[in-house]
Amino acid sequence: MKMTFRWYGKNDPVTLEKIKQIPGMTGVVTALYTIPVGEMWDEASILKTKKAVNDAGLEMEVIESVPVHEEIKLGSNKRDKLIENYKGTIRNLGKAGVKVICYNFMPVFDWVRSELKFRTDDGSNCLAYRQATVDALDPRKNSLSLPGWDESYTKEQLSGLLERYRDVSAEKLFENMVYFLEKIIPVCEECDVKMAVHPDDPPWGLFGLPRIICNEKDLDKLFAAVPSKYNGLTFCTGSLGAGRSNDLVKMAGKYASAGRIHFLHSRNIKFDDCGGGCNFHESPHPTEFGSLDMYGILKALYDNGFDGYTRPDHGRNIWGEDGRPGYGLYDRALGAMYIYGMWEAIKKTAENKE
Ligand code: DNO
Repeated sequence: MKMTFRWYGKNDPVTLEKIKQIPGMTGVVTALYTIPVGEMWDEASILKTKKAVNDAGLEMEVIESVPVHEEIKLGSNKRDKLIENYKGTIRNLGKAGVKVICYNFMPVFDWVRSELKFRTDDGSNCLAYRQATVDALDPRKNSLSLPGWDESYTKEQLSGLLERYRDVSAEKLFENMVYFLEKIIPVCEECDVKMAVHPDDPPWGLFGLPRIICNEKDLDKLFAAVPSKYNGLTFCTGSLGAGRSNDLVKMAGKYASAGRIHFLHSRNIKFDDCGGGCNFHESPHPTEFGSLDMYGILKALYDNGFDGYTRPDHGRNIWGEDGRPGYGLYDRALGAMYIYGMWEAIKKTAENKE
């Protein structure tokens, strides 16, 4: 397993130098943040970012994300041109040694939380999700400030976009996803770049929009529709884990043995039984502080041959840090050490039994 860390580029207060000092870090997971969604990433810009990363003694083998333009998700007649650009980006990333692209197919909104600074008992704060708060929000009217939210839309643009999704059912969205993958996967095969879809977070529909990568059934359907192994998954424990009926240990084993997990996001969440609905907050990474069996998941991955990239996902704000929601330094570094240590123990225990 290769340990990596998300890096938001040169304006990220968590610098490459700091990341390099976390034991076991082999590389960063990053993106080109200044290129507008839909445009092709040119070779020179990719190589410039790669050079900065390599100069700090780190690799750049995973990109998160190359965003998929809404016109592709909507399946409009503008999609073919945008898919050609996406293919060009894959080719250029492949030339720069990138091995995995993490992307998502969530309409309009990426990950959604209702609270960015939920205060926990030990005085730290973290991200939380309250269904009732989300249900009370109308993105057409409220000024939203959500962590995965693209702030560049005006209210009018957002309303227009939501209106266009009215005719897009879950089935239609899935067809559009398959259309996209069927066009790009041959390029991935040629360039040896694997696609790793990020599950919907949280894994259920929001604001009346469909979400289609939520559980085992959805994933089976996706892999059956586009069987190439280059069509794979980012196994995000926190996203899939928010779905209480998802059996993560089983899913980790199943998709690792099928060679579908190209990237692992490691984090824990704690279910909150407040006010009904699907509520949770993001907990420290170790098993005992949350609702997910982190040990069981990692063991299932190891036992089923997973040897890909991982990164500690979302951390809390601790020790006075006021970091980017979910992406400060300290708690993610603690998470990395927990995952690193547990992997060593799982591996050595298995080797000693042989
Ligand atoms: C949140 C992230 C997501 C992820 C995208 C992938 O913390 O895991 O924003 O990067 O969904 O496209």
